[in-house]
Amino acid sequence: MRYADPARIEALIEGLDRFNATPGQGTTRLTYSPEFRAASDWLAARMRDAGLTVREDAVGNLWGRLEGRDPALAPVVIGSHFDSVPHGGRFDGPAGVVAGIEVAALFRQHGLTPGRPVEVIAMIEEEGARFGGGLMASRILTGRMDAARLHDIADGAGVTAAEALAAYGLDPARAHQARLAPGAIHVFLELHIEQGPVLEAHGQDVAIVDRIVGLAQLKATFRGQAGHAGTTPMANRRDALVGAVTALAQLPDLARRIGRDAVLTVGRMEVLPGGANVIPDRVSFTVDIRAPEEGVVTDLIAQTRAVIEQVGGNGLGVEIEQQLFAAPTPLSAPLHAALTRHAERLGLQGRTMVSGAGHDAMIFADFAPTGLVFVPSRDGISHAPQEWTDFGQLAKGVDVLFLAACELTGVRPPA
Ligand code: HGY
Ligand code: MN
Ligand code: MN
Repeated sequence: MRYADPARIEALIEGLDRFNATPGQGTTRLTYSPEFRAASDWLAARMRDAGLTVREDAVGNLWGRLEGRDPALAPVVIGSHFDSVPHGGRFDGPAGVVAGIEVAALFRQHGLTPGRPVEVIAMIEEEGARFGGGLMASRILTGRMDAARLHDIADGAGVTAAEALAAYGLDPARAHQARLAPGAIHVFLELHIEQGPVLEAHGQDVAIVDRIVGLAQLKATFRGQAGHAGTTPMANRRDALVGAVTALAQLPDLARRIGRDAVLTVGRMEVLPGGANVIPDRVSFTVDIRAPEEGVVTDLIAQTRAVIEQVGGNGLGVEIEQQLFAAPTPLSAPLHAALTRHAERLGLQGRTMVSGAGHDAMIFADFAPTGLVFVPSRDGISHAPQEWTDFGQLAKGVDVLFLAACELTGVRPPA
């Protein structure tokens, strides 16, 4: 039996991808940007088309509500994020938002009224591509990030998240109202692309995630002395870039040596003032650290700090900011069992998987029972323009969420 409509899913994925700052060069949709606002308005209209009542919360998350027979019951929440990495793909995040809208459309199409409300959420700043850290919506919603911090974090141009929120049309003084009360969510379900090669390699349809690896993001800043490239003797230099690359070059080996599936990535570097004939005086770079075991993540953070501080000791100033830490997160075992059962009932080939990517699900998991379903990524590619998932494959993942939502809301699915 199949429920979700690949054509509807395709129209939503491709429609949303039009709101993009870098068309033809992957998808770039940064939180609170003009294309983000246009995308949000378009998503709100599509949610209403699916019969949902739409609201925007105090930090810009979009919520679409399908009322339940008992409106007082906590909702089943289904969704993901709609911000992107720079020059990323069109599925990372939107696949989960579209899955929620399609589940709602299926309830409407089959005339089903859920016993409890179903809410579809489209979230901001999961990637952290604009303000650093990431998982921002879910951390604010669950109280793991104080909304007041929006005044402390800024983008590359020095615009704080609070200033950007105000320019987006929302009042930073009310941002704290986005926080959810304990018990406000019955269950959180997220569909996401795998972003790796496993499902495709094994010819399988879905993965039901049981754990998400621990992750941390650091930002290291080296400070030296700007100077003239032509007149400053080599012995008189405090070159922040030389310091940064000396430290950076040692970091990947820390992960290789520690092993235990640890990974370490330096993904972004800023060199200031940025003149070809100027000795750099301020250089920063990010360090993304992940491992299945929390002790490995914390050891790798400590080793990274030690390397950076040791190099910084040679006459350079050094600052290290920890922008994000999330411990390895087990997801709800009962939900995992239910999602696995629904996949089997649909005749899908599936597996249990540990997620190497971080997801809002890892934050919601400490707030409400949480489930995460992966669908295959072509060639295992993600965070790149080549990111792709066939719409028929996406629809199979949506079917799993639809059956789970029916069960969780006391509805018999259509025969
Ligand atoms: O970085 C991650 O794992 C996710 O894509 N934000
Ligand atoms: Mn991502
Ligand atoms: Mn994602």
